[in-house]
Amino acid sequence: MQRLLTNCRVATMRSGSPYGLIENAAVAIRDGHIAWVGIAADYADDSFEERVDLGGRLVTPGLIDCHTHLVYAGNRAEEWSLRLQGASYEEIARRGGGIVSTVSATRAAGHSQLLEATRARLDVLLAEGVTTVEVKSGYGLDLETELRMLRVARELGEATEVDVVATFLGAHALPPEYRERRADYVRLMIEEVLPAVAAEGLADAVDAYCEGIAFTTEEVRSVFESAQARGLPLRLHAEQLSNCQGAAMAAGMGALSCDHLEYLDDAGVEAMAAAGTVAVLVPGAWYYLRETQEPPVDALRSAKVPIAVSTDHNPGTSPVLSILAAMNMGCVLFGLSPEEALRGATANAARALGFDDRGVIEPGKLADLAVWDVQSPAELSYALGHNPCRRVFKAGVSRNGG
Ligand code: DI6
Ligand code: FE
Repeated sequence: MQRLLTNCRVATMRSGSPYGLIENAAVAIRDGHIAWVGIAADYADDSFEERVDLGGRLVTPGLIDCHTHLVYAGNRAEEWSLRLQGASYEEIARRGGGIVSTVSATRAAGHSQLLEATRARLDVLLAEGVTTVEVKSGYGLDLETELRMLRVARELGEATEVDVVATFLGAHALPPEYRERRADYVRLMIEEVLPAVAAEGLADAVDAYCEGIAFTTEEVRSVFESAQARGLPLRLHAEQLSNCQGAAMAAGMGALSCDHLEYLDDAGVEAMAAAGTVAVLVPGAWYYLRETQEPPVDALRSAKVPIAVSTDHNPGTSPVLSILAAMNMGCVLFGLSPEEALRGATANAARALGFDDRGVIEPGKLADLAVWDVQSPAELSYALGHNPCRRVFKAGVSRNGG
C-alpha cells in the first residue's frame, strides 16, 4: 500500500530546528514505513495509490507512553482520600496498603477480567495518538500472577493498532508473605519467576523499584545481573522519594532508562550521560503525591541526558490516563518547554524503550503518525482535558480502517 499525506504541517522531531517543523508538507508512506517527507512542492513521484488531504492539520510521530503499570485490578481511591487527610505514601505502604493492596486485587482477578480492565484503559491512551506503550508487571509478586499480567500485556500487543512493550517488574514491592524474608523473595524472582518469564518470551525488559520502601541497590543489582544474563535490557524506578544511588548503578549497567529521578544527584546525572541512559520524568506521580523536590532538569539538560515524559499510569500514585496531561504537567511542574515535552513523548520515549525505528518522522522509520487539529505543536501540551487528535496511522494503516 502506498499513500501520500498532503496539505499538512509536519513536526518531524528531527533535531536542528524547532520541532523539526515542515510547513506545506507531504509524507509518503510505503509498506508501513515513511518513504519520503518534505515540502509538498518538492515531491515528484505521482505513483501513489491514495492521496489523503489532511486539511492543513499537524502531523507528529505517534505518541509513545514509555512507563505505565496498565495491568491491575481494583483502584486506590480510598488510599487517595487518606493521603488527602495527611497520611503519607510511605506510611500507607508500611501499614500494608499501597502497592500491596493492588497486589491482592490483581491476584484475585482472572485473565479475562484483567484483560478487559486493561483494554479499557489502553483505549483511553490510544485515543490521544499513542501508537506504542510500555506496560509493566509488578502487581502479582508471585509466579502465577506475574505471568498472567505479562500475558495480558502480550495479548494487548497482538492488536495491530498499537505496539506493547512488556516489562517484568517482579522487584516492585515485597509481598506480605515475604515480609520477614527479603532475601528469599529476591531469590524467588531470580531463580523461578524471571526464568519462567524469559522461557515464555513474556518480557522485553526488566525494571525494579529501588527505594527505601522497596528494594535496595544491591538487591536490584542481583536481579539486573540475572536479567542481563538472559539478554534483557534494564530500566529502573530510581531516586523517587530518596537518593539510593540507584540511577548510577543502573546506568553503570547500561540501563535504557531511569525513571522519576526527583532526588538524582550530580554523580547520577553524570553516570546517565556517560551511558546514554534516558531520564523518564513522570510528573503525574509527583503531582498526586504533592511532592516538592523537583527532578534536576537543568543538570540533565546541561549533561545532554535525553529527557522523556510519561504517564506512569498506576492505581496508587498516578491514575493519569493521558499522555497529553503528562506532557502538560512536565511543562507546568518541571519547567520543560512544550518542545521538550513533545520530544519526551516521541523521539526520547522511543529511545527509552530501545527503539530506533520510531519517534521521528524521517525516511525508513515506521509510519506511526498522529494527526492533530491544532495550529502549533505547543498546543499539544497547552490545554488540559482537550483531545485534538483526529487521526492515527499505525505502521501506515489508518486506525479507523483503511
Ligand atoms: N511507580 C511505581 O511503581 C510506584 N510509584 C510509581 O510512581 C508505585 C505504584 C503504586 O503505588 O501502585
Ligand atoms: Fe512506575
